[in-house]
Amino acid sequence: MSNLPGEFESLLTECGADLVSFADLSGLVPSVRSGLPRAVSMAVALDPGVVGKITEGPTLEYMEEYKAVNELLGELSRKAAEYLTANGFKALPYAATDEGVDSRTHSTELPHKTVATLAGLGWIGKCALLVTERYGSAVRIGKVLTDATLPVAKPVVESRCEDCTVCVDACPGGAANGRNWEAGLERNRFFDAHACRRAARAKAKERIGILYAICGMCIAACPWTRRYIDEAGRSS
Ligand code: B12
Repeated sequence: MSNLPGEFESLLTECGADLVSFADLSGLVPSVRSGLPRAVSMAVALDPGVVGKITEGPTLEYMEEYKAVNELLGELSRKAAEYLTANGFKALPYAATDEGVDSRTHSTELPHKTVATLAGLGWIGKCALLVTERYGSAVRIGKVLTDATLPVAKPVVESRCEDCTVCVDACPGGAANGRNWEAGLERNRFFDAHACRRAARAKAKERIGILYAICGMCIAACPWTRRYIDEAGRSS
């Protein structure tokens, strides 16, 4: 049992996870976490070459990357849940997107980002994305709820965006009002998800001729993402 966290983390990174960490969910109401006290939070980084080309809007390459990473996250969640169950614990895997979404409010009961900040993976930027130190916001994330005794990380409770407004200025929908996030600040106080979705649909139609809310301009603009792209370019 004592070997579980290390072995488990290695399994997930070998299967393609770029960041893995564990969160204490006990501060959240039991109904949103299916009564389970902890979670595994995972992130898969987007291809820096693909993200570097979406500064003006989405591309077909980005759409393909988006789908592939969603599939990988689904697979990682299933593998994580299988492993935990085989070790005698409860485990509840989630899909990367579109699961349990209330289409009127564009929200889920327990967003992946909540679990990610509780797992210490990063903070929430001004465009409501999880920003990680290593990959900026160029990550997609997933979660598995569990009762396994995993070593939980220290939650991130405040933003490191300071006075940067690059993503705010880049958003074609004007969705963000520039306010910095801190744990407990509701999305609607600083980010208009309806404006984001409308603009993303319009961009996707204009650039790649599809009816889907995919944009990513805030991801590509973020200086933390730019640093990831630049570093990847230098080492290739
Ligand atoms: C509905 C949804 C949308 C909606 C609404 C977006 C939104 N920000 O809520 C629309 C259609 C607009 C959308 C658009 C996009 N989406 Co989307 N979407 C989702 C989905 C399915 C649910 C999000 C949700 O529940 N929102 C409700 C609000 C309240 O929560 P939230 O904004 O997600 O996060 C808040 C809480 O986590 C809270 N919080 C954070 N820490 C803590 C800690 C505590 C203790 C508490 C109480 C709260 C708290 O602060 C956050 C900010 O307000 C998630 C997948 C998932 N199941 O989580 C993907 C997800 C958020 N989307 C994602 C992405 C990438 C996008 C797009 C870039 C798509 C694209 N490729 O073009 C755009 C732009 C998004 C943007 N700038 O926010 C990624 C984000 C990855 C990242 N780095 O953050 C996710 C996580 C999918 C994934 N598997 O990776 N999306």
